Amino acid sequence: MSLIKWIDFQTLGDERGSLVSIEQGKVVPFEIKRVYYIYRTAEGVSRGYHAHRNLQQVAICLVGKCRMVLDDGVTREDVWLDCATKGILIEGGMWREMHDFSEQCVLLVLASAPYDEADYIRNYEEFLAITRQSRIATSLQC
Ligand code: T46
Repeated sequence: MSLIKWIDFQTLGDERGSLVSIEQGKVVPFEIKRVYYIYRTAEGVSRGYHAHRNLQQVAICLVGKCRMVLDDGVTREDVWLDCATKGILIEGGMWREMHDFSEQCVLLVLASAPYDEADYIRNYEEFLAITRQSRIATSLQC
């Protein structure tokens, strides 16, 4: 099963241009507690390189493009974010990296919880150990 889970937002466009509305309880599968955006990323810079223990997020590239890598400890996939009407769902326990930001890229992120540094796993070896443990625990339940 692919790690890439898209969420499509309806465009409410008319002759004046386009509009996307994101309402609590519709389309986004969690309560939105925080919104942030990443912009003016310098050329050649990559971001991310961490996982979250519990946080769920939806990332939408409003302008320009960037490449998102998702890794669940077993599989690694990458995808271009380049469409203002499509968001990618990033669930907990997923390592993420962002690369190849275009100059104008604006990446909007909807998050299920306030900022909490304790929810971050910033060391890849620690991330692999945690995901291995959770796979063992899941297989013992079956
Ligand atoms: C993620 C990817 C997609 C805050 O104080 N509050 C916030 O809400 C956020 C998101 C960050 N910060 C601080 C923490 C750092 O000192 O801002 C600084 C930059 O954050 P970070 O290095 O974590 O940024 P990215 O681009 O590597 O990762 C961010 C999010 O942190 C992360 O949750 O999934 O975007």
